[in-house]
Amino acid sequence: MSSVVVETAEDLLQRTQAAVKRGDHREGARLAELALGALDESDSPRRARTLRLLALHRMRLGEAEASARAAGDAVTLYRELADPLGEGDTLNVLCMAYNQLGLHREALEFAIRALALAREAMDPRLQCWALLRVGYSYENLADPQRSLQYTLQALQLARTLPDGEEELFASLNNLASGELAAAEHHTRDGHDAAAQASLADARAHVSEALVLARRSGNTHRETIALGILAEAACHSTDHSEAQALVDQYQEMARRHGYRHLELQADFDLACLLRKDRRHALAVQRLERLLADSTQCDGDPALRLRIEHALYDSNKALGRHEAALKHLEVHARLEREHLKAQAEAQARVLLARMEIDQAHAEAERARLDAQLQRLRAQQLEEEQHALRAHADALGRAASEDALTGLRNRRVLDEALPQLLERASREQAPVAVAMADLDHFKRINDQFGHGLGDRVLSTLAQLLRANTRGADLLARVGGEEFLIVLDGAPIDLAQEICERLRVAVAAHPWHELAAGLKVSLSVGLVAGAAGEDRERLIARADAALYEAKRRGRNQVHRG
Ligand code: GH3
Ligand code: MG
Ligand code: MG
Repeated sequence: MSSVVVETAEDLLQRTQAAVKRGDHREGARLAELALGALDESDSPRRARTLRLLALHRMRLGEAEASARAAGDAVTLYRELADPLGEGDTLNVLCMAYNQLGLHREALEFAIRALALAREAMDPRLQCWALLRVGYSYENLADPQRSLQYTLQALQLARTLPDGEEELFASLNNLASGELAAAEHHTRDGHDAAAQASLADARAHVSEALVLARRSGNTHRETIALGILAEAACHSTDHSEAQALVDQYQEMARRHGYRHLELQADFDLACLLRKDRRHALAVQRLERLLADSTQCDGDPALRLRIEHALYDSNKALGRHEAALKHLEVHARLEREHLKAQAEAQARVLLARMEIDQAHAEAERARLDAQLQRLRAQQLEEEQHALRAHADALGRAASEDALTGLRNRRVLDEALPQLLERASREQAPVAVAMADLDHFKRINDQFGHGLGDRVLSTLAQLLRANTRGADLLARVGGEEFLIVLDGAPIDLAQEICERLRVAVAAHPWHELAAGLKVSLSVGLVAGAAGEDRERLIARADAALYEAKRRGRNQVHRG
């Protein structure tokens, strides 16, 4: 990938981010789509950021379904990147998109997850936004008490944040809206005192927000705050203040081109007229507004409220035909809206289910691979153990346990081959039969255990005084056969003599005081074509002769 492409994608990303601040969401969404096209598939950190911004712009544009899709992809990426703050920010956007879709319970879950991530990461800014989103979701779930509780927490946190103006403004605003909703609940339930208290709280919060907005020169925020203040004033019996506030915010909205807020102000003015029972004027204003709002493809929720207000005022004027017409349109629009919303909900939930399923499958595949690795490892370990066991068995079959020398079985197998080869090659071979002298006495005098130690020490002496190629075997209790391959008989005699001396001179007293050990050896040279039994029998006879001649000697037979 060339660096030019990186710069272009990064540049687009920066401009997408800048569009958030300006509130230019149409352009922001366009730039985000371009950035996604320019980004490398493997550039997950930038993809995650771009998708989150795209989701934010789409959500602000009211394009909830597209927002939910982008935010869902961003959440997955952030999770893979182990970036809890990115994930939390995106969950907050996802929460707003789901609220727009009417999926309030799911929206609440996302906000709660964002809150948990924020607390874990100990990030107060993210925590503040998550608290606001939880509060907003509760408001949509018609739980004003809980909504206010969370929003108040957000406000308290916002007051402690450095550079927390945006968070503070949002908290005050949401709190004021929440109090207004609570006031409506109280009025409906006939709790007038509680309603008045909520209204007073709402005014106090939004007034603070207004001061904040004016101080920072943010006209959009100022217009919004004025709108909420006007709404609060509409609830009082004296409508002149409300009228003045609505005029003021409508003027501001017109001046700065906040079309949506301008239309909202028009509707608020019509509501004031209706409260004053000036229904004919209200109908006029509402009909003009209806034409306006349909023309500019305005927000469907406002359209619904206009139709309902028109029905209500026409009915009050006794214009039943017109009232019925608006009621029918209202019913149709509501039906269409609900149907579209239900379809969008189904699509979003299905997509989410598919993502969850894909996650589950990926997780299962990962676990399967891990299991297979473990099985392979286990198998390898088993094979290793089996091999070790087989080796041990093999050694046991060919080795004498006490001395580590070859046993009789190996000798029986190896000796005939060795003799046959020596005969074929006309190479010399000597065989010596060695036997400890008076070993029975040693056992009797020093015990069987010490006898065993004498045997294993003798084995060491045998090994030390012969070559690796020579065959050493324990053929009886304390009898050893030595096959000196390739050794002429004179050399063999020297080796045996050396061995005998080594045994006699060994410091046996270190094993037990007074212990003396000697060895008798019968030595014969292998004759061409001679078989094993005969050769051993001759060596035995030579040994017998060595014993007979007084032991501790080598006799050549
Ligand atoms: P000689 O000089 O005539 O060979 O006398 P000896 O006592 O060595 O006589 P013999 O060969 O008849 O006796 C061998 C003894 O070696 C008999 C037995 O108690 C002992 N023996 C055989 N195998 C073992 C063993 O594995 N450990 C111990 N401690 N003693 C053994
Ligand atoms: Mg003996
Ligand atoms: Mg013996």
